Amino acid sequence: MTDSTTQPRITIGVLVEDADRRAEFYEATFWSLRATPRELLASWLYDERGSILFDEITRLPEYYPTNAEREILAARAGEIAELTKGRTLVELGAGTSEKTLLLLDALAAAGTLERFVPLDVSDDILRLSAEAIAERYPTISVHGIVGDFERDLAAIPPGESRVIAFLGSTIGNLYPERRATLLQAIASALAPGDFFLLGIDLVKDPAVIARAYNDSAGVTEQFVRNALTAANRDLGADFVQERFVFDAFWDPEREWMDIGFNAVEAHTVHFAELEVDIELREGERLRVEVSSKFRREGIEAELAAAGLRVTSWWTDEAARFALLLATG
Ligand code: AVJ
Repeated sequence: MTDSTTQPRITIGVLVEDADRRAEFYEATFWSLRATPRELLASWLYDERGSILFDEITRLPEYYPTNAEREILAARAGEIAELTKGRTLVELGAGTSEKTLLLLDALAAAGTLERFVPLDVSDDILRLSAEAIAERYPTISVHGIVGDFERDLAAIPPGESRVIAFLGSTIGNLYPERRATLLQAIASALAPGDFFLLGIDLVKDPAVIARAYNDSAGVTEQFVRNALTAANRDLGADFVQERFVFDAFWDPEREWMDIGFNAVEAHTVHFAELEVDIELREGERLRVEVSSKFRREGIEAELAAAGLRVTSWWTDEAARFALLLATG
């Protein structure tokens, strides 16, 4: 279903109805709360306040991934434009597409850019960024897709020389099995002449990584606590903030940040909307998200398993973050 907004150059495709999406999301939340360790899905982080807090995180001195990725894009966007000759830029989990402007600028300067296709679950953010980008690049068309990148890749319109970008190391929030599924879906979406552009945070000194999620201003803790607030509001839950200590730690085995809380005392949390009570033991973990870090050999092997071959690899000066191009 497609409805066009004021400008004819902008179209928005809405793939998932709100009610369907909510039912599925609540179901997944229910099962995650009963898993081991218990988990409140990371999607609970990104309501309106959460998105503002995440934006604040990207400007923290300790949170290096955003700056590192911007550094690579600023240095390499021209090269990326030259290598890909991209006519359509697709961005998965586009958000406000802020860093994407560097890519769009380079593709526009190279004279190949015809279309921008942002895909995001947030209808409002998508419409705003579609308008802004259509205004900034008067000759291109913008086709926004309101959807879920784990489910809706088939909605990416056909075309030649498409670049599918997945930035910000968002892929690190998926567990390995789901990552494999997503990479396979991306591989099957790619036609000859298309490229996949992936941004990933790299394994490095654990102290540096841990600090990025334990900032001195406490913004990350506020951000993660907001998931409890959101669940109280939307799920009729009765989380009491004081009964949880924030704990984000580096797991050296899995090579991911494990971000969440530990219960300070045994207690029960009630979820009216889910009709469930969760009994927490003293010290029990309530995970909210993981943030995996990558090694070149590891991600290349994961991509290869999905049928994708890395053709370019760039890092920032300090080798904290990598951007790679792959083809099918
Ligand atoms: C936006 C998912 C990449 O994992 O670094 C930042 C989210 N969580 N601080 C990340 C996040 C806590 C972020 N991603």
